[in-house]
Amino acid sequence: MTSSGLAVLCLLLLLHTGAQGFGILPGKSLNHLEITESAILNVTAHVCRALAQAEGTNFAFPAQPLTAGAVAVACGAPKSSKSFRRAIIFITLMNVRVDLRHALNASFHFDEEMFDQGKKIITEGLKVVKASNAHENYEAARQKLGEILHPLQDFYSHSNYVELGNKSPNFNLIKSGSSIGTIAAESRATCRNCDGDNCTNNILEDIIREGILTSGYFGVVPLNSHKPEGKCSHGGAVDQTSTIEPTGGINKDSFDASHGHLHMEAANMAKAATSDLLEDVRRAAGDREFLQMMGISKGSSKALCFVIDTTKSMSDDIAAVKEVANTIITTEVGTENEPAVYILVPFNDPDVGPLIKTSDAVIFKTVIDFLSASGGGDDEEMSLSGLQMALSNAPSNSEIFLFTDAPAKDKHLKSTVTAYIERTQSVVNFMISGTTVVNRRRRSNDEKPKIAASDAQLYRDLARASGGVAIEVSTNELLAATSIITDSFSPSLVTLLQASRNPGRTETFSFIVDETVTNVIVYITGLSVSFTVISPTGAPEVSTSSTRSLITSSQSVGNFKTVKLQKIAGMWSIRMVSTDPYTLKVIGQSPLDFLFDFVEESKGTFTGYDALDTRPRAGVNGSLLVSLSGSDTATVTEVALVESSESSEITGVVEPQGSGNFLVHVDRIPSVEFMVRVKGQDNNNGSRATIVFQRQSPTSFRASNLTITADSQSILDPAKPFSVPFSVMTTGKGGNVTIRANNNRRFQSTFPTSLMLETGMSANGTVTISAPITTPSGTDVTLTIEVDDTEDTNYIALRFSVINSVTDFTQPTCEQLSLQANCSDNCSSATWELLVRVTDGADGSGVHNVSLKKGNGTITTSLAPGNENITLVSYNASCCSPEMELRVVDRVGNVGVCFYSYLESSSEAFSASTKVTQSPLLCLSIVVLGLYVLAELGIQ
Ligand SMILES: *[C@@H]1O[C@H](CO)[C@@H](O)[C@H](O)[C@H]1NC(C)=O
Ligand SMILES: *[C@@H]1O[C@H](CO)[C@@H](O)[C@H](O)[C@H]1NC(C)=O
Ligand SMILES: *[C@@H]1O[C@H](CO)[C@@H](O)[C@H](O)[C@H]1NC(C)=O
Ligand SMILES: *[C@@H]1O[C@H](CO)[C@@H](O)[C@H](O)[C@H]1NC(C)=O
Ligand SMILES: *[C@@H]1O[C@H](CO)[C@@H](O)[C@H](O)[C@H]1NC(C)=O
Ligand SMILES: [Ca+2]
Repeated sequence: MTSSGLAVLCLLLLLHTGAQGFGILPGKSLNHLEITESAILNVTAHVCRALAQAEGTNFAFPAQPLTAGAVAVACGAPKSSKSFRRAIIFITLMNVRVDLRHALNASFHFDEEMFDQGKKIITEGLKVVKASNAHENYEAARQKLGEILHPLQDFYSHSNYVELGNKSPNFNLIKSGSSIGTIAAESRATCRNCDGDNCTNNILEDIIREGILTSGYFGVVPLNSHKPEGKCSHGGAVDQTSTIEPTGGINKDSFDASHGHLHMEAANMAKAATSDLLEDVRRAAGDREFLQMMGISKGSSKALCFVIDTTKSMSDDIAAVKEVANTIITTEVGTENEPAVYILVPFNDPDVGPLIKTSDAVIFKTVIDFLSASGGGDDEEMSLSGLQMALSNAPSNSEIFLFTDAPAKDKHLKSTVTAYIERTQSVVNFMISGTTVVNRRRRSNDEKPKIAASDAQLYRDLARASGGVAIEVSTNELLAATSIITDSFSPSLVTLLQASRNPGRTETFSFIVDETVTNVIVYITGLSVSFTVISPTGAPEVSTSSTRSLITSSQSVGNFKTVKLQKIAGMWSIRMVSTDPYTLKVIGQSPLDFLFDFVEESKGTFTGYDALDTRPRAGVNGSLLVSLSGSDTATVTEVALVESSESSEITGVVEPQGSGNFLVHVDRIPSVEFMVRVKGQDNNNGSRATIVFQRQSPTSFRASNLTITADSQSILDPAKPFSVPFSVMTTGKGGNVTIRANNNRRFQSTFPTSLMLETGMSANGTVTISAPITTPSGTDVTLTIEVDDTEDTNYIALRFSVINSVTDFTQPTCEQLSLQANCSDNCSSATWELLVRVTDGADGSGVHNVSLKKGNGTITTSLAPGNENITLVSYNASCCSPEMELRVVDRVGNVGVCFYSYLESSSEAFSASTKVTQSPLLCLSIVVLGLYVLAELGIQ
């Protein structure tokens, strides 16, 4: 352990001593972050070794201490090192969040003998992790994994499990339905006073001798202490219960803790227990899936995602898309640039989807080949709905290409889509054919009119916000344009510089190309832009120059220009000359990159930094957690928030935390759109020269004067309505604000559409989501709640996992027992009688309700004598009403319909179910059928 490694803990975890869990320490104590990271690195390396052995390839186990970069390389996936790091950081942030959000909830920390409750958090959470992995919802799996590792690790520090002499982890903690041992009775004393500060001997001998489990009480307010007589305390300065007899404590959070002499044993056992739990997750998921959850995949870890307008006028464009998709697939399958997953979202009007997500290039190609254009109706299509579907299903940092020739009909989704872009940091490129800007498209009379410049602006805004480009071309140029940007599709794509100016102006931009960067490309969008590139040696080269030495090649289609630069390391400049709006982006390929989260100092019981699920606060100070990937020796020297459309920037103060993590504080978060730029150096990378590098976030961010908070369960059970209480506040002038709630599964929800805000006061509301009863366990739901006061918008993005306690997905069935009819020609003089048995099957939830849907006789229902699972229905009607239909509903709402008639020789029963299939991963034939049907439905 390096001493800088310890600092992470101080800042990320807790500043007080006596933390709730493995905490900070001056010394060499281990914290949650280090325990979690080292177990993940260990198990991941073992999984890769097992895979290599199975494939008969060599595996060199990396040297200790393991790092994400070294493990990714050993796994044969060097290009996954950034996404692996992102996964580890996310899991640890979710782990640490437990301390910040649930500091005083004893169950989350195995305090106060809450063994059953603590174990339940772990085992229930483990179900969520496994179900999420089964649905390839890896982000949801990581979130829950972080949450449950916290109590798991705390068990070894807060209970007396170590003191009882155990040498290996308690495996039953992660196994539901098994006992973790004998827990001290409520009335049983477990501790005596410590001897001053010396607590080595404070657990009672009979407790140790009989192997009885106990844990410490914890409280921050002495007078309210609820510690029963004779029970142990957690201990430490924050824990006020430790001043009450029996005094002192038993926690092993650090070397300085009450039982600090056992810290290392507890921490090592927590590490082993974390490895065991990860092993359990791996066994359930499969090796490859486990690695994907950790952000590691053989080729690239990126998703390649197409969102395609399939309305009628798009026929030519779809042909181009097919060609591009084919090219990508044929050139990249089997290479390290091969996308980890392919996603397709077709959109029409009003249909959007179905989303197709597959890691099989051949399936994807077949699906794309089946796309055809039809329908559309009016001149606007559901492009933003399609984009939202893609963003909410693609992993973070995906590259999305949206093809359309029409304005968005669903413009109201702009802020929601922007929220998704900020959360996922995915890049969205718009391929727009047929705008008035490049008015070259020939159209027949019945085709849609061209996109107006104002409509294209929405796409340009979203492209800019995500760091993508909005390419406006004629259809015959589409293929060329698309090829240019898909050419650069690479997992090691880094952004060196990005800027946009509206209106345009003459300006010189500079950017650093370091020795690790290859394939430097400049993207420019805009009309009538000219530019001069100046190399590090000072030689200028004009875009129109015919003698090329700096520029290796250049292309221009529609509003889009690209130039490839010579590989010369150093400070480059580019002088842009235009009065028209333009965007400029310089990208390259390099293993060295950064990732970051906005974090906020928690003001709860413990001080620490929590990742934000919202926009940060505008105009006030703020913090970011920046991490480097691709080098274990690189450091951050400067972090700046750069205003997207201006040259001004705010530079932060960088505090190294060790392990490639840096906490950055800025005095003020800009009120206008900004990007994050990181400069750094690497002096110990094996080569002699110091590398000085610069990277920028592709995504633009906004801050807000509105704050929104929400706290709810993270498990959604479709058996009951799911409530998410939220609270909004403004530092601005207040007034009536608009509320929007939006979820990626299109589940029905209710929420207040407006709230009245007074400056400095909070206003509360609740979003209630009703998921269909058939929603499978493992489905993830992303809910965004937006608050909008016309000048300013904020949102909170929450992720829930569905765990369906309903197992009954089939409707009750009917069985005819008897039918007697004495009907003659004169129907009114006779009646017929029917006796039917209704059951919901052995595993069903039971018959809830039987009613007459058709027929004007009378029904009587009764339970079968001695068998409550059988409902007997007798029906008696005039022969003039020859048919009847029964509606049979079970307790969870599955509906069946049974039909009988005395006219039928053999009566026939049919059933209708409420069941809706909604698996995102359909097998090929269904996918193809689905697309076909979709295309068919489009014609209206
Ligand atoms: C604490 O007490 C134990 C026995 O109760 C003793 O062996 C140990 O030396 C003491 N430690 C210190 C630092 O006084
Ligand atoms: C590392 O992981 C392997 C495989 O999961 C496990 O057997 C081993 O105990 C772990 N080592 C540590 C120190 O946790
Ligand atoms: C926040 O409020 C300040 C002062 O009222 C204002 O200048 C700023 O533009 C607002 N920021 C946003 C993002 O609306
Ligand atoms: C707030 O605005 C909504 C619609 O914008 C309106 O229905 C509501 O009456 C307004 N509330 C108040 C208190 O002004
Ligand atoms: C909103 O809820 C918070 C906590 O849930 C509470 O403290 C606050 O008083 C509530 N505000 C209003 C206006 O009801
Ligand atoms: Ca049923």
